[in-house]
Amino acid sequence: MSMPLLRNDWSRAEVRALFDLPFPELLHRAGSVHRENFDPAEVQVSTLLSVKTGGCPEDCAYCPQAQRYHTGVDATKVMSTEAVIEKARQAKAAGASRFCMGAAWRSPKDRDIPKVAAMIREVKALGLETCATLGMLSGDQATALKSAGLDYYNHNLDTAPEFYNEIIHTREYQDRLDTLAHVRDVGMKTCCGGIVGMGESREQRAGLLQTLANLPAHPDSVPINRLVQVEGTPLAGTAELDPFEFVRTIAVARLLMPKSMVRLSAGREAMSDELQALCFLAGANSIFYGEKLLTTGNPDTERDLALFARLGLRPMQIVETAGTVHASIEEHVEATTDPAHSCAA
Ligand code: SAM
Ligand code: DTB
Ligand code: SF4
Repeated sequence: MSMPLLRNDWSRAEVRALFDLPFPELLHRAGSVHRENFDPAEVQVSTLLSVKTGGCPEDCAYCPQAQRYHTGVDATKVMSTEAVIEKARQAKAAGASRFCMGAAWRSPKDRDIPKVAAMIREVKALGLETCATLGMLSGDQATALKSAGLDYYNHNLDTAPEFYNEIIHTREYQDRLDTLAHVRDVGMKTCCGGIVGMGESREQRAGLLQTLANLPAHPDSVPINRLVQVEGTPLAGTAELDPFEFVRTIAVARLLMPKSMVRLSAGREAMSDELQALCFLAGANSIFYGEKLLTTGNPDTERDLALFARLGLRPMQIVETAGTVHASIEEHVEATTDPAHSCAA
């Protein structure tokens, strides 16, 4: 069944009915919608850098960077622009096309904005797409970041409205919606998704995706994170989500938001290659690439390049810097296309 129209009036029952489909039928529908809108062999590749780590005043129950939990993450100052640019150069050389800078802030202070703006300008000058995730933004801050050349702003809804109060108490769901509105209003692209595996029900996973799809505009990128359990956070010890349920979440995201990049985000390090391949079949077409997320691990670049080679996947080009970015990662992929190398990986 094809669903060509972009809708933002999904009912909970409709979304729930998609989740409840037999697994092969759900994957078939999601895979069909994926190939109607994208080349299914292309995967968008982003690299993350924590430019200000830890010491965060918020109480997000999943997060190793919240000051109130004892997770062993030390608080740092904001990185220098030079150090950020060096990391961005390395990410570009390794083949990333988008560079996302994260800060463990509730929201940036106005005095932080010029520092972040300088990072954005210089990362953009390298020919990378720019993304930042800095917490809640005012309209003026969104305007300043847009003027510095910021392409994407990441701000997640994290979970369904009715499960939210189990996870975060220091900011409201509406605060998140307000920040997303400021980002859209200045014409920046939105990156907005959530986390699954936090003990929520299938109904609540449907609620997260329903809320994302019913935003005034579908987010351009939709990161689907599988909880990375970190010792010291309240969610450490949560029952693991059934991997097939994770794949269902990806598939329903693809069906509801057919033209968005659906990103297989945190949690990949613990996933088998086979589970990731199922996610790509279900419509995931973006990953975080590089050995670290913000504070936790991600698959080694060699493992990802070998997986790309085994599955015949290619990194998506960005128009402005096509050639350099693509050529760079293709050299890495070619270096791993030897079947002996791939199977050993
Ligand atoms: N402080 C800013 C904020 O909360 O908007 C930006 C950084 S915050 C770490 C970005 C996102 O990372 C969160 O919204 C959450 O979805 C995700 N995240 C954080 N810790 C995680 C974990 N342990 N597992 C999976 N995703 C996580
Ligand atoms: C998103 O949705 N996931 C990324 C990015 N946006 C900023 C962050 C994942 C963080 C995982 C835990 C950590 O490494 O600290
Ligand atoms: Fe702070 Fe962001 Fe972590 Fe919440 S998710 S504790 S706001 S760094």
